[in-house]
Amino acid sequence: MKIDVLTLFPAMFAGPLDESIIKRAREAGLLDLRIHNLRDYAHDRHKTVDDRPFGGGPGMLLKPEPIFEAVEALRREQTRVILLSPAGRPFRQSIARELAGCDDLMLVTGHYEGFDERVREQLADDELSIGDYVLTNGALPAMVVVDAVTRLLPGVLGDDDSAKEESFSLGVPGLEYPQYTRPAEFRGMKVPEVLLSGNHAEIAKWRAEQARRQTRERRPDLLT
Ligand code: JCQ
Repeated sequence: MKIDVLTLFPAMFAGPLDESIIKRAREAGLLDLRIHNLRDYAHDRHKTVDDRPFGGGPGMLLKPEPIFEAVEALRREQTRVILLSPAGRPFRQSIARELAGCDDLMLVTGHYEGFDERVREQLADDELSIGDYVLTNGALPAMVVVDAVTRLLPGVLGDDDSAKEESFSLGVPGLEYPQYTRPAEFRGMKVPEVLLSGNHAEIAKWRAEQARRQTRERRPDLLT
């Protein structure tokens, strides 16, 4: 899969995507990730990427010309162009799964008060939010999407990782059951007896109960 990212802060991408599983995916050629500086597509003397909103109001907007020029220069016919901003539809595992099936993504990160509306109307196929809070720019959201999508690409996860079919996957809605490893007693805190019992039917029952309870207490929204 190829992912192009358009950002005003390309330096933010050095580090998080050069570690661990994403690093391996890139080295193996499973992910071709390219970071582009939006400022390189501004052609006036001052490399202007933002301007004041028509009609007044606070803050600055990203100008349409550099974004249009960059996307048109970088995209292929089939590229899915996605904006990242708090106004997007909520990103979730089902969307990550869907994006993992694309050959080509282009993530356009927002900044300031937002995008000129014509970017949404003409250029973007989708707009995603990673949650209901405001960040300084869309670089971290873009990295979140890259990470969530890349780990789903065929061949990226090792057997141990993919055996961990996460709770937001297929069918079983809700959180995982609590887990313990050795020692069986740590600073006076004991591992629940049933897990040491060797009774696999009882263990499965306990885990199902615990998973339901944790979901009800912490994330009742997942059960509705
Ligand atoms: C993404 N949840 C929060 C900040 C404006 C118009 O684009 C903007 C983008 C950002 C950065 O993204 C977020 C975000 N998902 O803050 C302001």
